[in-house]
Amino acid sequence: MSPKHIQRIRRAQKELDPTAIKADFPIFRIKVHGKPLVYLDSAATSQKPKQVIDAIVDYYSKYNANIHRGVYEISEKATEAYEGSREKVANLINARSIEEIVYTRNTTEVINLVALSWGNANIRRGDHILISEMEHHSNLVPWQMLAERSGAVLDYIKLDSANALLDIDSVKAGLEKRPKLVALSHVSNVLGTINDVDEIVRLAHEAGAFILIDGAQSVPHMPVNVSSMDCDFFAFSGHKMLGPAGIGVLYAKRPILEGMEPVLGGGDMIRTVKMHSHTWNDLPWRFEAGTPNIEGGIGLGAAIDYLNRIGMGSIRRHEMHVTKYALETLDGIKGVRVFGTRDMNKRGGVIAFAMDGVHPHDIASIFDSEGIAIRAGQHCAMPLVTQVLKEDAVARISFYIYNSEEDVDEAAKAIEKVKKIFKLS
Ligand code: 7TS
Repeated sequence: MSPKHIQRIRRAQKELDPTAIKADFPIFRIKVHGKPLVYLDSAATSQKPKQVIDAIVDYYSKYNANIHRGVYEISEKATEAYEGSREKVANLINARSIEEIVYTRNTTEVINLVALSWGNANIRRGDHILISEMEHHSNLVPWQMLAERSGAVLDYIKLDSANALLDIDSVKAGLEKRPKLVALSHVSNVLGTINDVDEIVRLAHEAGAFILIDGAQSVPHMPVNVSSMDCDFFAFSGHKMLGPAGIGVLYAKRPILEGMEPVLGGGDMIRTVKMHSHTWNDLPWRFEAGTPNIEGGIGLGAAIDYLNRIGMGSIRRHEMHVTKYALETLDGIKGVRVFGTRDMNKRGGVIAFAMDGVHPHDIASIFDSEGIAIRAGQHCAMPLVTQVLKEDAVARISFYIYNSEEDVDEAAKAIEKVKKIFKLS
């Protein structure tokens, strides 16, 4: 390795270097409408480095076999890789053991699993469930469905007058109703708000509630410690953190999981089966009926290795830096309305904005013509966008490790193009 190369790696380790990182992502070699891809939609799904793609190709080309059953070499190797990834997940979020880590398809399936298993057993007519106005549909619809079938009441924590942070008085008012469960996003996928989950978990427990945290937008972007947070349930998806689609994670405290019934029955989730009875497998496999997403687990393990090499702290600092630059840039453009707080300690790298006189879908189409991928719409948070922000739709840019200030400059140029086309001053 040349001294220059070593220096570059050192620099990347100390201070994340998005250009060096970008070289690991094959997708950035493509052209979109003849232009280099600028990817500003990582809140929807992240791009994948070659290390993750190679891990999946390796599995299929060198040791593809079903897991937990074969006594032959490649099956044992596949089992080791798949279960090894569970260990990496547990370490990443500081769970106490792999028994607390259940694999699902995604965050949505995690929350539905908790609603169907824990919810059906614990929520009764007249009970309260407390969520917030900033939830993604996946942390909202399963609770509406549970409330409908049980007769429970769904309450909402309101946002503050700036529509940016949770209103702490509203948190306290919600908890005064002594809810059985609080379900809250760690980081909003529209406003970028980082909720003070440590404090809200403490308050929820003081009020006698269980609490689920939706970490789909936090785990990929910052250090997360579920043990010190003390939440009861925690959910996230592999595909937003460099891993493949189709693998999600439920963390739950062991005694809670021990008291929960599986939702799906079948192979792998049992220990013994007789004609008219069965016994369950140990945790966490009790909740994982059937052949799982083996490549998903292996790919997620490779993604965690990649993230750990950079360091979650460096990732957070890099995103704060790029997001601050983007907020200053967008706030400086006349006609652009940016949502969310400007306090960088209270927000992640997701920025929603609108321009009067232009539909966000037109903004996204013009960005696309410049090779820039952004999302526009309600972002699976219709109550937030239409009833709280009172917008039909909003445009959204979101950052990850491969984004730089140059990407923000490209976005700013695209906004100028929007203004020109729509003849805005
Ligand atoms: N919770 C939050 C906060 C999210 O941002 C998302 C996905 C989910 C849950 C659901 O994750 P899934 O993996 O089960 O689909 N958010 C987005 C988004 O903002 N754009 O596309 C998906």
